Amino acid sequence: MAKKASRKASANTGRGGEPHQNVSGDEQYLTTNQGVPIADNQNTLTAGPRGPQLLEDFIMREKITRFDHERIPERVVHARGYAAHGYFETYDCHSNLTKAAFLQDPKVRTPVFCRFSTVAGSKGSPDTARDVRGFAVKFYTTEGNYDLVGNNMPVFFIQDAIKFPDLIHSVKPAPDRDFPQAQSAHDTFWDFVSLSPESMHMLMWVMSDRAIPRSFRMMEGFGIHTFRMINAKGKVTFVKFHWRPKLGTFSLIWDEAVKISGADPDFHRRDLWQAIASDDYPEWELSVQTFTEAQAAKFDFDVLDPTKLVPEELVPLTPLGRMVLDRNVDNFFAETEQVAFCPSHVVPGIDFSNDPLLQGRLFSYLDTQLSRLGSPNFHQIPINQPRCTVANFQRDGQMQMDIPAGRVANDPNSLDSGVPRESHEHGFQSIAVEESGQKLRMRPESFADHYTQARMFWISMTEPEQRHIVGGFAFELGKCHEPKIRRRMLGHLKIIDGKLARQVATKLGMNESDADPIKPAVKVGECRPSSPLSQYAAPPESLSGKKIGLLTTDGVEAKLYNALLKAAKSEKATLEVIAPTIGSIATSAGKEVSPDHFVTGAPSVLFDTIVIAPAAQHADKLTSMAAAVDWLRDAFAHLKIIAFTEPATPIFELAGMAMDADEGLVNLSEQTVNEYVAAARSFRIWEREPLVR
Ligand code: HDE
Repeated sequence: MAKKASRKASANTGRGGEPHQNVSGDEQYLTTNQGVPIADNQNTLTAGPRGPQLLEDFIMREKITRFDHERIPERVVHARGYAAHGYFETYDCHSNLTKAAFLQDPKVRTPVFCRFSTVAGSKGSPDTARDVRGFAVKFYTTEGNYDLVGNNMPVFFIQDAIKFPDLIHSVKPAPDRDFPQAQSAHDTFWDFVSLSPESMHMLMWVMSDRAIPRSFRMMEGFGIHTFRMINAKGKVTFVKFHWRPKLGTFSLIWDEAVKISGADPDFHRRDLWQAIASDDYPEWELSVQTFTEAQAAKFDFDVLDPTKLVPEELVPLTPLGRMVLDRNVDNFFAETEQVAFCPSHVVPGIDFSNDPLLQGRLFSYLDTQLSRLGSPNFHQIPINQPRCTVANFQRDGQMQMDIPAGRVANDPNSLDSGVPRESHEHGFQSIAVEESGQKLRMRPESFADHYTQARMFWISMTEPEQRHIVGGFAFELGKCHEPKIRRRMLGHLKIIDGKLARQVATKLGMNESDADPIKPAVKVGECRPSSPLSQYAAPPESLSGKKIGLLTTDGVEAKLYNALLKAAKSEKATLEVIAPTIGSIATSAGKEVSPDHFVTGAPSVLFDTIVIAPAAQHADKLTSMAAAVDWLRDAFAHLKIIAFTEPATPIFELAGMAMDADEGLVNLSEQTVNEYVAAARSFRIWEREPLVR
């Protein structure tokens, strides 16, 4: 097994290598990859000071060749992602449900590596694009690696894996012009999904706030497919996996997301990195919905259909344990880029179902790793290495890192003693399910209802959430140039809900009668709202994990500044100071403060709530800046809680805004900081929205 690369070394020290040192051991040498010390890393070998370069310069050639080969193919989907290390702790012994080792002992901490991602955009695309987010967790268990490769939405666009390349080609940039990047708002995507009614439920999720999360730390995660668990006695249970964030589930507003894409394309990764770097570790609870095959047979949808969810009113969540992310990666490429998730990586106690999307995924991920990482030995890359013994007779291949000893590479054998043997008792055993039937290409009839759960999602939303869904559809369809696509989609929306279709039609300048007549394959069923689907029906009132932006100037009132700092700390929020320039300012008590940002570099979209508190004698520094006025206007338009002091009055005047427009505007002094914090916990003033948009 590889020795861990030295954490202290900043240079590439090679596999298990120590930094090269001089004889006295106090200095680190730069070397070639062969370990030869380098005397000059600034100049290529030439014939004379102004002469041609010499081919024999192995140092220059090695360095440039290595550079030329730095990139590996980015992931074909989920290319843009960010990850962190952490651990998983089970609350209890879940032996009634599963024999999986990591779910037995509450005293055991199982290491995890968790990668969040967008789906459509390439590696350099902005974090806040409207998209599904990947939520992939690798558990390094004592019985091998278990990968739970999920998303932040509980359903998917398609029912059969064979449609995946078409779905992804439709959302990716068009092959002739190579745009648009990281966007679904274009003809090919809407043409494809409007011709695939099975996408309707997922489209409701993707047009909702869920597709523009506030933070990875404030996102739910779902395994989507139905899986099976089996316990030591052979009892089998169907399960659906859910991750719920401790901070609650929050989202951006579309206009905010668009502006953040420009102001900070790394918004989500920066947020996760900063939280972990400042020891504010994000946490999620892992739960399952459990049901038997007999129960599943009574549901009015098929649990093998990945476009359906199991409402929590039907099957409540059973909490299993918690995941904490507490360590940023040391090297993005080595860890985040090279991590290889595969839904086929399961451990004894967990098994698959016949969900046709899952079955296709079981093939795809291993195959993609071979293309991306280039070798069947990808499991030997440190981030992919199991933390338990790996012992078998597979051998050779590109980049073999181990040096297996002995003459035997076959099983069974009687030539070597002490070689690994299969174990019926401990080994992974597929659940012995009986399967029979004709060989055919056919979608089951039980998958035919594409509208009932889409409607359930719609009627479960609060009014603001419904507004945003309408806005999402109108924006995306408005970007389609083909009127027939809009007409077709309107036909689908009419089946989901009349009000939804009417509102989208109005925003598109269409009439309901423009909708294509579409006949559902089966009658749309009755459904009731399911409250856990709404993010804002009962959100946690909390500032935890959120960011307060304080726009101020030199001479900021010291007592107020200290009170805000204290409040932020006790709320587990962050206070960041924004000043006219990045140069130091001093409080009224003379204490030096280094601003975190200057106002043109940090628009208010980067903060959850804002305070505008310039010193009276320097307020003109802000009023002379258009960015400061936009700061206020945007925060108001994004429904944020805004606190201000008297010297901020001219900024309100320039913005043409009243200082008492609603209860989200708080006149701030050292004494009213608590009042402001209480208001800010509510996150947004939804009643303001119809007035500003
Ligand atoms: Fe993936 N998916 N996917 N997917 N997926 C990949 O594997 C694929 C699907 C998901 O952070 C690829 O390593 C097929 C559903 C995540 O590294 C690839 C189908 C769900 C990640 C692939 C699906 C996901 C991927 C690309 C249709 C939610 C990122 C690179 C059957 C449950 C993992 C890679 C990471 C990545 C194939 C559908 C989640 C090509 C064929 C449904 C979170 O193998």
